[in-house]
Amino acid sequence: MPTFAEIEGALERLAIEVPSWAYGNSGTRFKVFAQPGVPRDPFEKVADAAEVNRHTGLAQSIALHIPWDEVDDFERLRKFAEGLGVRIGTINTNTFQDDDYKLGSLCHHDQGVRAKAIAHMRRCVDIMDATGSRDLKIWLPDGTNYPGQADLRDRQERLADSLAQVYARLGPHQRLVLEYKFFEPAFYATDVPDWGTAYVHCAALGDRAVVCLDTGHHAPGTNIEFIVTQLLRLGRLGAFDFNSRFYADDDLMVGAADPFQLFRIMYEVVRGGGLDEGSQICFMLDQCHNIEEKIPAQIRSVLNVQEMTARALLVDRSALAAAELEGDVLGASAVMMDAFYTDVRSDLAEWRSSRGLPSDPVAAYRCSGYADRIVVERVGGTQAGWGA
Ligand code: PSV
Ligand code: MN
Repeated sequence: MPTFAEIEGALERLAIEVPSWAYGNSGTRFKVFAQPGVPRDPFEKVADAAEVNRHTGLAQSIALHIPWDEVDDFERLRKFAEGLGVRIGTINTNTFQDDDYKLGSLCHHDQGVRAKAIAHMRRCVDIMDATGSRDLKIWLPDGTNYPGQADLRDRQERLADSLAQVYARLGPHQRLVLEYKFFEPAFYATDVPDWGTAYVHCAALGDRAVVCLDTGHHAPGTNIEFIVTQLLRLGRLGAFDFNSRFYADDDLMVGAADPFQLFRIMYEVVRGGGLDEGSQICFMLDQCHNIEEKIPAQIRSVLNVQEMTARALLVDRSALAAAELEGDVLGASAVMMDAFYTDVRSDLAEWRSSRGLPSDPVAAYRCSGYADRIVVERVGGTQAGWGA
């Protein structure tokens, strides 16, 4: 097995993007539990994200969701972020919270609704120009609840046409990142239900269209690491939306339900060159913290990804290749499990200390006084929530 020192170079390249919406109030369809100190605007969300980075060194960018994070002056938001040592990352489109989108957005049968959704996405590219963002992320609420409700094939044709109009607006260094989800809010058929459909549309659009894999968007038992392998092989794995998945798309902390799955995913990322110098994959969290404290939960989440990445890097790949080629089933399995069972926490604590970071980021955050300060300072105004 490689030593920890031998994997440090690769580990250094791991960067995790945090979502602005993780810092706002959130909940289930039953109840949103407000927390004290929650941001009132995108500037305060960026400040919270910068705290995650300050304690972990892992989270240099924050994703925005439009219109939740609409501001008058995105250049100012960009500079504010830079002043705190972070930057604005992916711009996420939102065509799921407007009455017009009841029957879909980019796939809608009504030309006016479709044009509205396309215009929203092109406006998001204007925002990217101001924030210096590379990625436009599109997740669609489009789908149908009942067989016969709409023509499945016509919807695919409209989707292809709409996406082409959005793609045409991108600058040369920008990408369209298409996210799939097999159910919800539609339950009979969704228009981008799986990686294959996302891939088909991306391939038709061009090289700068890539797929986003949200770990919560799969049926139980799906072999997600196989999808990672295939998309890397095809050069179309653009981004992850990391979260957990106990039963369905729970948006809980990545690695909570199944750290072994996270290890297997990160192993395939490493195996497929996704952590190599110059890799363009965006490792983003797509999470909400409904009952736990938000900033420490984000810190815990980025550390979970780092821990499983370190273990994935520790896989003895030459021993594994030898065992595979000899048909040594048990030997190959043992190589994987040896790496998975290696406790890397003390090595990572030292790794952090040697870089001037706190060895225990959650404890350091708790001692920093930031949580108390925002509770005192953030009074008045309206707390941000899922939808604002
Ligand atoms: C949809 O479930 C999704 O995963 C998309 O990424 C949305 O943008 C996000 O959740 C909103 O939290
Ligand atoms: Mn997502």
